[in-house]
Amino acid sequence: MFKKILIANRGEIALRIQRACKELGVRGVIVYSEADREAKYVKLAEEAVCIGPAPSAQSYLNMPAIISAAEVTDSEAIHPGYGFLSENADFAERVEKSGFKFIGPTPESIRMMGDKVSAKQAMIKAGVPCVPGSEGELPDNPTEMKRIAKAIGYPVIIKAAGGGGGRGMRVVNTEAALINAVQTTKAEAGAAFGNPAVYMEKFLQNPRHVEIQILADQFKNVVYLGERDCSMQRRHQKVIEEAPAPGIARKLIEKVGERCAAACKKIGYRGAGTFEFLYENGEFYFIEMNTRVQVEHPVTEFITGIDIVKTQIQVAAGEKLPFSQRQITFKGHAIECRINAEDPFKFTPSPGRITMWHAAGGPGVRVDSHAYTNYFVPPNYDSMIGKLIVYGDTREQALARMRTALAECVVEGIQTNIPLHREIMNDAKFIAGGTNIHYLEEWLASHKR
Ligand code: MV4
Repeated sequence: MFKKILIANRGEIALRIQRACKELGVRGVIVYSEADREAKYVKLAEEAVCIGPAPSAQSYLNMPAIISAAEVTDSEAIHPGYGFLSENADFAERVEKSGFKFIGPTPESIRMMGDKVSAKQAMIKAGVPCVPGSEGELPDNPTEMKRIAKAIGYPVIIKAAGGGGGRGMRVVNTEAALINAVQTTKAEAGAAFGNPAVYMEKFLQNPRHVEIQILADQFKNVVYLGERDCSMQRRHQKVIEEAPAPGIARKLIEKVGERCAAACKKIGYRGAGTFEFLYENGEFYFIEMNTRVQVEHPVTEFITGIDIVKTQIQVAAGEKLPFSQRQITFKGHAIECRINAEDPFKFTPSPGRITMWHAAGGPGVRVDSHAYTNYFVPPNYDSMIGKLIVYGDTREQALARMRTALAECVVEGIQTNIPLHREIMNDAKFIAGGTNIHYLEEWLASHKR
């Protein structure tokens, strides 16, 4: 095992990684920007290094500063968390070339999944079910484009190879609109991602977003940790996640999970990974793979009892996965509410000083947050300041515990989205389970204030 790890992130995930380090007997080095200097998780760290001024481009995205921090602290490995440099193949490469372990997949795997065309081609080849579409990059020839779209059937969606997470896509309803839409998407993709390549898929109208967590070691042992339903989102930002996904047969999850694990084995994937699927009419369709630990990993930790972050570090250190698929069981139900510093109904950011922070507690309640009374939420970063996660033997019990936990939470001095969560936990359709990716935005439109 490593003696020392550099934690190249901030906020709740930096604290989460620090906690995993403590359990493993590893020294965790926190890096921080000038905006995060006063935060408690920085002050209480065994070791902390300033990597630059508040703007991310000069600190948490500053590769030389982070690698230098690893050098001066004698760290052996770098954990990138999520966001920032976590899915940057060039960063992973520079980390390894500088003599450190990157706690994540190889640069080749990150690069393959970062290009959505090569990711999809790999998954088709490995037998993972995908959305019907152009198998590979869309050819430039208008006649060919029309032929492919006709074969798929309208509506279709044009997506940038360099996009992902909702960036660089356009829905096309008719042949008359096709050529123009492709040209525009290609131009935007070239400007935004430096890669004009696009691909085409059948546009699914009312899917759910269901993803599968996997863990792999360097010896081709791969397990799947079941699914998460992340359909409750607004503008491609997840708001509530849960595991398992309501109403999906365990047998189907096992079938898709096994395909994901087999695909990882085939491409020599190591570390944690998430296969994103659209789920519609009882079928799974792969869309993208994420090569990092995700914000919503705690719901999977609750229903499997597995520490995903700890396991990431173990496999990066060259250890074998400490469990086999047979030893993994799924029990109970977990729900996560993301706590954002924002207006709960207008969604404008609300940074500033938290004058009162009281977190929830009790059986089956987990709060992953770096916030506290007198914490100053800097205006420079993402608005998420923590996550409230609950576990129950059943979904009903988890919902009841979430209602109680949300009632116990007190945050003063800034606005948060806790009032929104309180309302959703009492919404009949959400309580029934299985709402699709459009539900939250429709709910917000009909509950205007
Ligand atoms: C789709 C789709 C419908 N059909 N692909 C958006 C984010 C990116 N990861 C993929 N996205 C979508 N791809 C096909 N073929 C609908 C979306 C989509 C979506 C997906 C997941 C979660 C929220 C979403 C919100 C709008 C659109």
